[in-house]
Amino acid sequence: MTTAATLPARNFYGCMKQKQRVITLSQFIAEEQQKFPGASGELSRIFRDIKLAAKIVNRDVNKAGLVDILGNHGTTNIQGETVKKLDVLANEEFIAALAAGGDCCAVISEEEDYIRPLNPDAKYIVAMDPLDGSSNIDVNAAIGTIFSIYKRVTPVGSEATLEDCLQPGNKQVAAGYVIYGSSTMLVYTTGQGVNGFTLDIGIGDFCLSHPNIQVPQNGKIYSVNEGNFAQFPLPYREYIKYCKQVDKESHRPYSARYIGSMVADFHRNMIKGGIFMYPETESAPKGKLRLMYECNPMSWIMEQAGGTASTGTERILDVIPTELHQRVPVILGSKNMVSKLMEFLQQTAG
Ligand code: AHM
Ligand code: MG
Repeated sequence: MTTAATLPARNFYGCMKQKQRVITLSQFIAEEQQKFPGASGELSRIFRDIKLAAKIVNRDVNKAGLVDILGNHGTTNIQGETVKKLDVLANEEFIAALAAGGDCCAVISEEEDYIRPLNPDAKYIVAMDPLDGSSNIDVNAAIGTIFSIYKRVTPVGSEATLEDCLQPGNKQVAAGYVIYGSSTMLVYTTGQGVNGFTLDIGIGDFCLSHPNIQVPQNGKIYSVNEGNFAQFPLPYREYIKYCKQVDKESHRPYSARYIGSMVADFHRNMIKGGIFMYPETESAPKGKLRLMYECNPMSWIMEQAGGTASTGTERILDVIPTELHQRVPVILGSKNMVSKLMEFLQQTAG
């Protein structure tokens, strides 16, 4: 079947060119939706809302360095408005867009202690970290938004419940992230592979730039906060030593790359091949990262790109959540790198 993704572009005179024509996120989603004749369009509209909020947050992130001119957090700016922290602002923007869209019944957010109920007549739940890696804002390094979408399990027409919100990652219907980096990208999956769209500021839209992303099976990058090395369980320490050993055949030593912004570390490793780890430590016995809006969406994307996602003992997507803000240890990356780490973990367990 010919779709926008496969159609060769036409030039000014209507001749076919080899170059692909620009495909926007909305066009791409509309085409994906045609594959499901019964689809109601609600999910596409949630993407429209997320896209809008992402563009607003992108604008705010780009202004973050102007804080001295526009006012510090908590102070009053020149328009007499209170200047809010960027992560609080991002949370408000995403919730406002989803509330206005009307297709989301509840939001779980890193910034909210409880479920935020929205339209009781809608059937989708959104879990999100509106601004992940926020410690990087002040130093102008890449940050991101992570989101995950589920269908509620209780009937529409009443407020969404904890049962609707605490579903395992294998029930996600869509997951994605936005990276506010040297360019801004939105990457997502609905279980049909992973596609990446770059924001073209000129036209104000996300355009397909990374179709069908596949993570290399073997990578040469390991990403972990090595400052915590002494607190990691023994198998992780052994694996990290393995990453540093010299061995030509397996292209070791690997490169250490860790910026402390999950979206940025994940995105780099997915494109180049690598492994990202946030294990349990003495001070964070369940790890640091959150299951519902950090680990689940990134795990599904990683699996859809051909990689592996594990807690070290089980598939992340099969973890049954018990709390909205639950933490889990997380390993995400190239298949063969994760299996090697698993060998270390199993040896010690056995
Ligand atoms: P945040 O949601 O408060 O920004 O924290 C999550 C971030 C991740 O983006 C990143 O992978 C991790 O925390 C870094 O933590 P650490 O500084 O302990 O290495
Ligand atoms: Mg976070």
